[in-house]
Amino acid sequence: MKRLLTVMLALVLALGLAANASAITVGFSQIGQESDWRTANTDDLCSAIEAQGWTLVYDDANQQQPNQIRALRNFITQGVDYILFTGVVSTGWEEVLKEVNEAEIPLILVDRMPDCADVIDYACAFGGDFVEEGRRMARWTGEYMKSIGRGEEEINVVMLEGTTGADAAVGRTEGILEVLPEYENLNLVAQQSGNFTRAEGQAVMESFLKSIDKIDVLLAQNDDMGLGAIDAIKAAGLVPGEDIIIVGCDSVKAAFEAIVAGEMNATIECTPLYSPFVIDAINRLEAGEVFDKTVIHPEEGCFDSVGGIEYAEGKLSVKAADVIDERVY
Ligand code: GZL
Repeated sequence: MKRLLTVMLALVLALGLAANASAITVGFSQIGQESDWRTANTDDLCSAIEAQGWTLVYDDANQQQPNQIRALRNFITQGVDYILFTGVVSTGWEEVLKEVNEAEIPLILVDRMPDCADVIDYACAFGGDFVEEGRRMARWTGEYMKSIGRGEEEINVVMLEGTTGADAAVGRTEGILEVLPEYENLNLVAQQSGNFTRAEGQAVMESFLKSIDKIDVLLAQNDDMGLGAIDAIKAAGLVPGEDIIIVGCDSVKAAFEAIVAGEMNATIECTPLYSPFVIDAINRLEAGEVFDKTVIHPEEGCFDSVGGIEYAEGKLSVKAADVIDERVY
């Protein structure tokens, strides 16, 4: 009899936990599908949330702010238990995020930070150090050009910036402009947004190639724009990776493939794999824990065509060909 009671109690507990798990509903307002990084970020978070047995309400905003605002209001109406949010741009969120606060739905900020973060309530935030990523792009470039004997040559640099008004773009530009002047031979001759997409990166690079006589280096604030630029460079009869050195950011698989093929030269890592932080945060919030609000994920590496280039103090690049098979996104 006692054994039967024990089994029944364990069954009730298990059903209760399962019910609680499935009872958690997470609303996720995602920017869009603009890049391989974004796709990896979406797949990682959505699969991890569903693997917990939680209910996911996912919205893809197609890089349009009004769509995100609408999604957030829908999450409030649906009464989700948690909201995951990364904004396509930094401004214009205060009103709707205060509505989230008024609805007392815990807000978890991932990736890009809204500029109203200091006047709204959020449970925690997880993202990258965009300024440092920009510094690393510039430093790798200066050190690499020196390593191939072009440290004294006047080098014309063009830059493809990310989405206008996104802190990922603003931060990377800040970091690049901070470090470039340390290399007197690197001259930034043009910069324009490619909106973090291949198509727009290709189009802007086409315009650069038409209007600028000599381009030696392209700094692309994400790999996708750099990959799009490769097509433009080829169409102009030039050799990507040789006539024009291409430096990206994100370290997505397609960039590794381009580097191994000799068509791209380096990429700065910026992980899209946020699920360990987000799942841990929700479980701790469920348990009533309070913990560090903002976590900047550790900046990782730099992968390039040669290895051994100092892209940050005391940090050397790794040859992409040596690790491409280990990459998961
Ligand atoms: C970076 C992220 C950026 C990526 C792009 O954390 O916000 O947005 O670098 C993506 O690929 O579009």
